[in-house]
Amino acid sequence: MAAEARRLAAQLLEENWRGNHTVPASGLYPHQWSWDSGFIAIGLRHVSPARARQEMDSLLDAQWEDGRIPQIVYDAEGGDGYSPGPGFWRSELLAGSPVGIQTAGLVQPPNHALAVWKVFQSDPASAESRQFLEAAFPRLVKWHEYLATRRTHGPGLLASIVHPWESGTDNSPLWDQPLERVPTIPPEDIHRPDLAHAGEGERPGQREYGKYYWLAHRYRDHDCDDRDTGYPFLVEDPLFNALWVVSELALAKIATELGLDDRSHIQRAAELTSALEDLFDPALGCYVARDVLTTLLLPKATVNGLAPLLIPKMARAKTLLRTLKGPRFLGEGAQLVPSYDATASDMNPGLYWRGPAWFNMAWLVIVGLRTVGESRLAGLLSVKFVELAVLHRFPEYVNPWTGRPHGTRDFSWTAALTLEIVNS
Ligand code: 9WN
Repeated sequence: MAAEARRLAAQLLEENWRGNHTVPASGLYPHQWSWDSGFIAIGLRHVSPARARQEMDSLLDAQWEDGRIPQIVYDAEGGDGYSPGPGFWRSELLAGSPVGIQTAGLVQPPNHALAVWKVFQSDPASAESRQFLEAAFPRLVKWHEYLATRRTHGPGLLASIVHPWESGTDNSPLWDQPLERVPTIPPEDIHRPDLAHAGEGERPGQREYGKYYWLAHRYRDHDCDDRDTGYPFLVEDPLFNALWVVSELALAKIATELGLDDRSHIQRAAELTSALEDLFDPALGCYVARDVLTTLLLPKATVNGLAPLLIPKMARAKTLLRTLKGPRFLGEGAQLVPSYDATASDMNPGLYWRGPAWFNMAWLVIVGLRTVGESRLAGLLSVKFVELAVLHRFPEYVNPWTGRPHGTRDFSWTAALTLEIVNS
């Protein structure tokens, strides 16, 4: 099984390779996506450390002057296959955008320093690998500075997202309440090429899309300037911020490897870990999001709220484990971790981020379980992961209970993280 999984996953990553990056899926997502590249590089390093380095380098080449790493780097070959495309963002007209590269203005969760550190570790002795690490380090520092200086809209140190697309968990019920106050754009004004590649019931609805577009227009029309005030959607997400902590710890390791001072990274990781405590919901037993505009917590149990399990020596690890094993997540016989509370009346096991199990989140939970010494459960989930990934041709997501596949197939991070699991 492991050998076959390796062969099929490597083959798919080859098919989705576009010369210096990997597209998430050739039909539905024909460009380079930010956090996808992080997950993809983590798996790709087992097949080709050189390609994994290129994956991260091409993403970092698209960094803006203010330090942001964009959500999407547009691929000239991708054409009109995805909306919003480069013509929507017109990034080339904005000050500080990368020269000769078209990108979105938004960002995605910061898994990049973690990915760069893992890619380096797969080939630590080569000169190319050291050069890669040396070149990536200042860019990653600048990216984290962007989060710390431009995105701390809330009362504390945590970074805020300005759009559900920035969460990577776009349609999560966590965003429902803040989206209530966002106006909408009529469906006839929105192009939906995505619906040609996945069923309507497997993608966000027209109502959500109307709001996503309204928010994207608002951000773009204010030159993607984070000093802009009066923004209707500002949210602190536990997943985004937990990945920031983990990446800050990876930066500390990179600094040490390069003979540099690691203290500022260790300190920021500790401060962010303390700040995350503001997002803990004792009744749900997990972390939740905070609406920065009302300062109220958004009390929904989602897989995002389990992500702090990834932080070493997490004070609440035992509570998170109990929640993970309980009825909201794995308790009722789920094969992989559902994205949303199984006990919630609006949970839907087939609908985009509102119940199904995603492979990147499953992998993060597996790593979190290993971090807290729960290797048995991590092993069981790993077996299921590989089985479902291979059986269904690397689907985007699955029903956590039946394993039924949904969304697109031949999805790159599912294949890449399969490689990471079978090689760990
Ligand atoms: C918007 C590419 C991306 C992932 C996200 C996933 C989905 C896009 C969309 O696909 O989002 O960025 O069109 O729905 O939610 O996590 O990065 O794979």
